[in-house]
Amino acid sequence: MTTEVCEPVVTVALDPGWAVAGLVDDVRRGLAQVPRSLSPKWLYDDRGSLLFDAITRLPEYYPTEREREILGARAGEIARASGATTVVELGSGTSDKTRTLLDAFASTGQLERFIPVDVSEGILRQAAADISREYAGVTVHAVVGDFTQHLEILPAEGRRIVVFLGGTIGNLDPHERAQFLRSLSATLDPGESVLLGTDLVKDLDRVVAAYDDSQGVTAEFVRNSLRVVNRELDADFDVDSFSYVPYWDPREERMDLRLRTEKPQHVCIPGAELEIDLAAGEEIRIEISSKFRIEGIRSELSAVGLDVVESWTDEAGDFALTLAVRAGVPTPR
Ligand code: AVJ
Repeated sequence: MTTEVCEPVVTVALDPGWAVAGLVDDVRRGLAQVPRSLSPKWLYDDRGSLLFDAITRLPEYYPTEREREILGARAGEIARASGATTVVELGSGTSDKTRTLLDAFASTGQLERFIPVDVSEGILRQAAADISREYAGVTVHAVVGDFTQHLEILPAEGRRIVVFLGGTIGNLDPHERAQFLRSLSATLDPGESVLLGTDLVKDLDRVVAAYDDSQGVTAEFVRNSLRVVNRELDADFDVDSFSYVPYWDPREERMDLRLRTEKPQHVCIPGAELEIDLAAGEEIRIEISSKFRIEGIRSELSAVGLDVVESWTDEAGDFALTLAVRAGVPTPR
């Protein structure tokens, strides 16, 4: 038995009850008005996280494999170009793909610290413990938090690279995205960097198929958000009477994932002190998944002082990883 393995430090940025309070706010803001919506944050309870994992293994869902391909080919370059000693991962989940990146940073001997950030405390604790065991000598400091709200509490040790993979930034609308990128840039010191994964605009049929799989896993994943509301807020959505309607929004170049009730429903949501009437055919938007163009990514990043070092795509040109560095003169720490 070795005694050298350090337990990971876990900082809980969210106060207990945060999840329910946040859900109540979102439900009041999103479900009480027409058009109705719910934040995709609530898709990831334990069951939702498992369903998402299953999505990443579906034949139709290409982003995960494509991003893994780019990471496999470019991790070394990314490690060298960033010169980072600290890897911060936003929305890390199981930190599965991150291992490819951590391996590259570890093999150059530059990796000192790994800071995974996620709202799902259980999954985060597990990932932090696993990684701390697998990477001897690397300090793991997990932060339970919401990347849209807790950027400023991120530990500022070493020279950081903040990685945000999977195309999750596509969940934000353009306004939210600009706000997020601005605060991300503001928390970084000049010379620190960002690695951003984005799904790219491509043949429509393939995009739609990725969100409308033949096994119905995605439909169940999206429906699960209402089960979360039922459980957490004691609501009575008749979840099974909702059909899943994914559609492509050509103007915004994004998938728009909705649930449609096939019958009228009166829904009580006691935990939010809310009752709503849904007409037959009424829809609730659960998630958007924006698709990007390389030029657009570059200009959104440079608009907030993040200069693109390079964008890499997979062989097929389906997905992009972009490395950008915070502009300005680095200050020694
Ligand atoms: C985790 C946000 C990147 O948008 O592709 C997959 C979520 N939703 N299938 C995506 C998702 C339905 C996924 N992200």
